[in-house]
Amino acid sequence: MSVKRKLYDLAGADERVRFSPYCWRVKLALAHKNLPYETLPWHFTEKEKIAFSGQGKVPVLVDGKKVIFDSYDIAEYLEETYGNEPSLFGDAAQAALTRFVKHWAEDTLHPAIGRLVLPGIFAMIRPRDQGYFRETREAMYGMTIEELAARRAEFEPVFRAVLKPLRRTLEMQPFLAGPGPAFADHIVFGALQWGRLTCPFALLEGEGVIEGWMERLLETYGI
Ligand SMILES: N[C@@H](CCC(=O)N[C@@H](CS)C(=O)NCC(=O)O)C(=O)O
Repeated sequence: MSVKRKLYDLAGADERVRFSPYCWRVKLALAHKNLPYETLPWHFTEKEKIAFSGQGKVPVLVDGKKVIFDSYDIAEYLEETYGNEPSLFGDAAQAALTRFVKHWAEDTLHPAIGRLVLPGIFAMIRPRDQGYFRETREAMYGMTIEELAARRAEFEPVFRAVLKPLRRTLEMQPFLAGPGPAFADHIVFGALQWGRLTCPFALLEGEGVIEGWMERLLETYGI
């Protein structure tokens, strides 16, 4: 039986490597909702492949006739459409806090990880995507990829400091959402999984509490 639900998922030159933080969020959200899906590998410059969605970034979810992009919008769509499955957002208070987690992840955690992993990502994407990646990411980070690589020792302690509230929270509870995981966990997991999969060095060395939580999430969803 063919699966009607398809997710366009960012891939490296080796298409088994799927490293997008936003796509990881959605993969965990789909698993949380017990929804089977298949992924379609997508590369940075394949804009025409997702033009039907009206924009040029992944994740793009095709759910039957419905096309949705933007990871947060996808999670809200899943919550609304599959209301009988476990909730991604919990009650109104938890949903409001999830929005804070999204903004913390995107505005603080992602840049701290990005500075460390960009050179690794550049090396693992298809050569034909490298020019586009270099141009867009160097503009985004205000530095060349080579400069980012050379300044790694300076950026690592910043990343560790950013992890502190996460580490302290997970020392006290199994998941960010409490006793069980929810979309807040998926958001932060996505960022760290992006880092783990693209970093040529041990990004989370010594972060046993955080790594334990990541393994717990993957085990929960059988991934
Ligand atoms: N706000 C979007 C961001 C999606 C996004 O930035 N995706 C990246 C991959 S991690 C992308 O497709 N980039 C394509 C590009 O930079 O051209 C979401 O939450 O889904």
